[in-house]
Amino acid sequence: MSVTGIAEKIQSMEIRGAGRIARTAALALKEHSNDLDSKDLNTFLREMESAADILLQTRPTAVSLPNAVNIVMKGARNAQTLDEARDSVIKSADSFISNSELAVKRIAEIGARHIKDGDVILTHCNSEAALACIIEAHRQKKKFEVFATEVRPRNQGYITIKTLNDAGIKTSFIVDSAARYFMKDISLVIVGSDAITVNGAVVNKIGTSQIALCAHEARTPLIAAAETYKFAPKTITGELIQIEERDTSEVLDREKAAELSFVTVRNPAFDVTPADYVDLIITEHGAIPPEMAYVIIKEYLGWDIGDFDR
Ligand code: RI2
Repeated sequence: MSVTGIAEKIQSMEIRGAGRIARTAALALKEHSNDLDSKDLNTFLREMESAADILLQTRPTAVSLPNAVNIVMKGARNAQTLDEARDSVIKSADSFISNSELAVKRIAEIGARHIKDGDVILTHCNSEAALACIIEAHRQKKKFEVFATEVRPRNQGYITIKTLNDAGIKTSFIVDSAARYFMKDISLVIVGSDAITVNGAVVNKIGTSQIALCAHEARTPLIAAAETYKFAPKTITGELIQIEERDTSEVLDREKAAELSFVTVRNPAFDVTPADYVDLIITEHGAIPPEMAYVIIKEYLGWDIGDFDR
């Protein structure tokens, strides 16, 4: 499929989930580099950069996307020949994809250690990384149950309950606004992440921060599962994570909205949970307190303060 076709699928959320978006973008760049019949290095790089831009425009919040694009393009940008550049894109994309799949497996192993017999887990949205922890704990025969939210307006909760049901995990399905009502029964909240800032704030599906606030009030621990490529290097210099506002028709039918001339519909897709409400971040390199986010950005993403002065 063309880069534009893939970009449309990411934008419409047919392809979604921060990790999957990143792997799909890496694969799209690899296939594009194979399809291009550029005659010289500069033309190749120009065409690859424009494909990268198309992918980057799709969804602004999941930092896994720019991180994946940078990882795939980095070697090509420094290449001396066209063959070297193409080779680098292909190898980097392949290794990004397999590292990403491996990272989710590692997170599952590490995350499962934090789930114990008798737990009642609440999860929000549909996170491959968060669900991997839950499913691994179930595979280890731990006895627990899960509460899953609906996740208005796109209802990703349906995908979550289907996955949990297929795994044979006892699950309660609740509307988003019931989170505080049930929090007294919850012993652990596990969510995924679209971006993690240098301060350890977790950017995740809208509603996560309300759940975190309720969990904090009830002294229920909250864990975020996040591969290292979900940490946002540019937040080192104070850059904010852009919160995607999606089409309002996802929330209210366009015709109904048109009848209400004083009403504006808003549809932010993500919110920010401050580090104070996050107990642990599970990465493929280990479980860290949110305060250690800078270490992940520096050690595993290879970025440092000086990188922004160039
Ligand atoms: P994994 C999703 O965003 C959710 O916010 C989820 O928590 C996060 O990506 C991480 O998902 P969306 O694409 O990478 O549904 O863990 O807007 O699958």
